[in-house]
Amino acid sequence: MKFYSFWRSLAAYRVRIALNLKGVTPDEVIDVNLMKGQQREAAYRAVNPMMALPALLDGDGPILFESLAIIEYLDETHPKPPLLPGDARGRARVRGLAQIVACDSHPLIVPRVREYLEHELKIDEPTRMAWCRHWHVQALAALETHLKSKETGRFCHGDQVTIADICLASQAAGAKFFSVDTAPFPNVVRIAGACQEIDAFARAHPLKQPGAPASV
Ligand SMILES: N[C@@H](CCC(=O)N[C@@H](CS)C(=O)NCC(=O)O)C(=O)O
Repeated sequence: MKFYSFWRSLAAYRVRIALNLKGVTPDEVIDVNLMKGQQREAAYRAVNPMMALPALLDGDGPILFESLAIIEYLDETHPKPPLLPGDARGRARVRGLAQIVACDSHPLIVPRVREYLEHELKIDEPTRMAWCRHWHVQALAALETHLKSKETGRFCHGDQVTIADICLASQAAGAKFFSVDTAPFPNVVRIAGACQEIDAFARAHPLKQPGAPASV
């Protein structure tokens, strides 16, 4: 198994958590340095034409891409512990929470978007940061509202870790990277804290990866 990753990638962080929860250790972790633009080099473009991390090669392939698709693949191939609830409504809620992060919010603040704002639209650094913080806050506010429902427990959906918690952990790490104030979102903060008490989450944290700085 080959895992294409980078310490700072929040999407790779999501997959790292799932790998840890499932007790799966890739044979090789291939670093694709997003800060040097290596995701756009021919070698990686051949792996993932979207030029985004993560990607996972399991055996002969084909290559797996998009964090949520990879996590569901891992959940299907390694069913214990399950990362989705047993009922259809629960699964829909968990997938919905996960998609707020992975599909609605995170894609707006990734390097390709920030670099387009900078180089093509000539938007200055403070305005780019305001853009990133805006989309973070939108997602945090939506998550916080959903998490007030009775389906929420110790984690996003009851007391078992699900894909929603994996995504929430990545949103919380991203909020720190972009200095977003999370105080208005106490349920998000509480669940992010509960996640970090689990070794599989803590070990996967971006700042614990090779090459990461002590803080950002
Ligand atoms: N929706 C994708 C997001 C993938 C993505 O955009 N990853 C970022 C790092 S977190 C990336 O590699 N970006 C490269 C770029 O924007 O140039 C997923 O969840 O896997």
